[in-house]
Amino acid sequence: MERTLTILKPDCVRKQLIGAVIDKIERAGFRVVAMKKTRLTQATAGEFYAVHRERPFYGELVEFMSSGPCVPMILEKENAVADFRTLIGATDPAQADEGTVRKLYADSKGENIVHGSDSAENAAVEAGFFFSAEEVVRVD
Ligand code: RTP
Ligand code: MG
Repeated sequence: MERTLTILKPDCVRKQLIGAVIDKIERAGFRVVAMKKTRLTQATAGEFYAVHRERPFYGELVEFMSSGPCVPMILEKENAVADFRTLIGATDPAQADEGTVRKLYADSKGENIVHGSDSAENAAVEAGFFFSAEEVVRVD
């Protein structure tokens, strides 16, 4: 079993799509291991996406990710990292495959509904960013 870290981004929460997106995630075979609603500050959003610090969209990304509540989750499934990125589709919804979360719900490349870890190693680091050990114990 592999784990990935997702964030239902502030646009997802504002558009009242939390349930719709979690429905897609569960139907695709992912187990929700941990979940919370929280709000990133500019500092924590900047830290989470620090890898993009030099990119032209970094300021906009930090602004957006701290603009309202979000819902981080740890998900578990075989091949979770790659399968989740397939489920959500390309970064830019205009480039995303039909039926993917971003194609269905995202407005733009910047405001694209969900985050998905890009490797199992980063998933573990990102999970630690949001969740303590007690919060990731599966009880089902
Ligand atoms: P994520 O990390 O959020 O799962 O998205 P990703 O791997 O598909 O894309 P990445 O290249 O890691 O970019 C991180 C997030 O930055 C915003 N972005 N905006 N305006 C732009 O050109 C642009 N490019 C990226 C998006 O919110 C993207 O998900
Ligand atoms: Mg990424």
